[in-house]
Amino acid sequence: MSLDDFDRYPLLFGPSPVHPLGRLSDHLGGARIWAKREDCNSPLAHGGNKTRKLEYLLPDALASGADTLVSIGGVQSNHTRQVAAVAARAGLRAVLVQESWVDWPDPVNDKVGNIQLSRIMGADVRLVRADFGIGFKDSWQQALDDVRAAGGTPYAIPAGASDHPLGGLGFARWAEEVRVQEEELGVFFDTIVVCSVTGSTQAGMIAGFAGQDRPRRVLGIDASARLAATRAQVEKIARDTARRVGLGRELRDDEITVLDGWAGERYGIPVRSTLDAILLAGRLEGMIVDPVYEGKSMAGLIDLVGGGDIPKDSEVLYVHLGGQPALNAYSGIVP
Ligand code: 5PA
Repeated sequence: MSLDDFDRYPLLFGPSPVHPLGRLSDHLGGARIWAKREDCNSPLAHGGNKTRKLEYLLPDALASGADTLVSIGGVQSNHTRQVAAVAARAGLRAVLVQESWVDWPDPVNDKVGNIQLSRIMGADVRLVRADFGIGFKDSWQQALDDVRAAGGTPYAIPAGASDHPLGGLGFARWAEEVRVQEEELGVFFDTIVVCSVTGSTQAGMIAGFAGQDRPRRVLGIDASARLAATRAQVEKIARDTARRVGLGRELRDDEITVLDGWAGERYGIPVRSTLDAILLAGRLEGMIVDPVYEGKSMAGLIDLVGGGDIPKDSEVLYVHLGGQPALNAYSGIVP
């Protein structure tokens, strides 16, 4: 088995752009920092990392005869917004369970940003009171049952499209995309910095890179404030994806790195370092990062480069996974 044996439904523009972050690199005094932009990877509702994962889930959904994609996330989930877009594109319905994972006081939190976009795209959006959790949820089961009771055929997509047999494939393919872009650019990214929550983004990368000749570090920055759970999920999906794409060996423990220190106390709540990172990326590069995910991984990058954990002669690829629409729901954070 290899990655080419899996059906893929194209949802992206093509390879996502890679460009240098020169002013940020200069500001931090070393390491050459580049960005790969999953936040502008697709014509579908701003795209993002889930759109890339869904390229592999959608053919499975269509083959199963489903007419409705059912998924789950927080009120400002980027994932559910991308499921709504993919459903629209494929002519399917979407039922989205939006749980109150984040207690954020912005008065329009459940009206603007991602949830507004999902409503525009015709998704059946259901607001449910429940705490953060990436595991199995009653509310999701209820939504699946409701679709069946109404005579529909649901296709279940877990939080972040992660805990799913095909969830890691999108970013395993991404690893090959990076290799080709490196050849074109004449550069080798020895260090990758990526945000991790439900895990299949980083897991797919690890599985994909493990099949390449030259080793590199894939540093996951936890944004869930539950490091052990995130790491366990990344490990499980990475090992499973490696088997699925025929890696031919087990992954080593040292290939799986998830770091904490930038998530703050709670998922979805920005802290000082998040805000500083948002402002720095915006003011030096005109690059917008969000307060839930990318602001936290950017804060990690800034500290790891600034503190010397990432050496000055490194070529670093910061992976921008999207998420800007949520900024509208956090209007109060910008001074
Ligand atoms: C998300 C996830 P993983 O969940 O694959 O680890 O990716 C983390 C991540 N950046 C990083 C952005 C912009 C993301 O949206 N978002 C979730 C969502 O519901 O939107 C799955 C949690």
